[in-house]
Amino acid sequence: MTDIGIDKPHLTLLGLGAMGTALARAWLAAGHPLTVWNRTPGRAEPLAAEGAKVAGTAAEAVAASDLVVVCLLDDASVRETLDGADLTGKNVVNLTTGTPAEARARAEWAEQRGARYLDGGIMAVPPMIGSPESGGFVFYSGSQAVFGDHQRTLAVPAGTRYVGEDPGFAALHDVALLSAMTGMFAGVTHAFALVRKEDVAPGDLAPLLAEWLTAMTGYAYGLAGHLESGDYAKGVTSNLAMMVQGNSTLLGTATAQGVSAELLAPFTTLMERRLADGHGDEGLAGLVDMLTR
Ligand code: FVH
Repeated sequence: MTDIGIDKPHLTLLGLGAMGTALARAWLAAGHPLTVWNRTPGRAEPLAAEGAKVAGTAAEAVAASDLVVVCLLDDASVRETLDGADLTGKNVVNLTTGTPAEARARAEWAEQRGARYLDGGIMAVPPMIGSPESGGFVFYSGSQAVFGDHQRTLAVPAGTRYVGEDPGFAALHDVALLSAMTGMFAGVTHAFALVRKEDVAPGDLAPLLAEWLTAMTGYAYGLAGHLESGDYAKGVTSNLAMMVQGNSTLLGTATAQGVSAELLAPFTTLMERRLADGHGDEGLAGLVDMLTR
């Protein structure tokens, strides 16, 4: 069954951790009839008071709806939870974070049991769920038919981005963005360490960091352009030779401030290797190749 032409389709949600509970509240607030199940039953009680139907077992919960959303700790818990359920004819949407390989294997596993499978990667934290203005969204990949049939329901908790039929692609995109975020967190951590013992209030540095990092995000487009054209020096305004020279200022200042350079060092070392190979006129695209090989 699709959600086209149905006002508020019924759905099932397995998993009522921090994220599952936020998802449940968003669907309940939007008026969707919702059946929930959680391994620890007490976590379902507040949602029952808010209108959710609580199933006694995962198999009962799966039987209650055509659309079954899963948001559990990890892939192993998904397998354990769905193992005893009849998935024939079900549309399984798995929002549990995992690797691309896990998503591909879980898709095959679900399809062998008669289900259609859509994988999801949530780019939001629980408070962002149900708040469109927060900018949170979910990557989806796998069955395009499931995505098309249920897009309106799936769009209730957060924005939707379908990234392809390969069930591993949602996880791949999820991990790519989270990896970029990790690099940003490392940079911000180092920046606060640099000023830690000085007369600079963290609260004063924070808006400056946010403004600067926001201004730099366009760099992703330039890097993509170089990777797609194969000409890594085209239109470069800040080349590798200049950046490596600048790195000595970053590293020297860290030493002078008594701050470990352990977060910066791996990246600066990679840049130095690329420069030593004679690519000083390029931007950073060559580092992507170095990492990939
Ligand atoms: N919370 C976040 O900020 C992030 C945002 C991005 C996406 N992640 C992923 O979402 C999945 C669920 O995360 P969560 O925040 O809900 O996680 P927890 O609060 O720790 O709840 C875990 C639920 O999983 C159940 N569970 C664990 N092991 C099993 C098992 N073997 N069998 C059945 N259920 C299991 C657990 O049940 P219980 O402990 O209450 O009985 C919770 O319902 C996750 O992939 C994040 O990476 C969240």
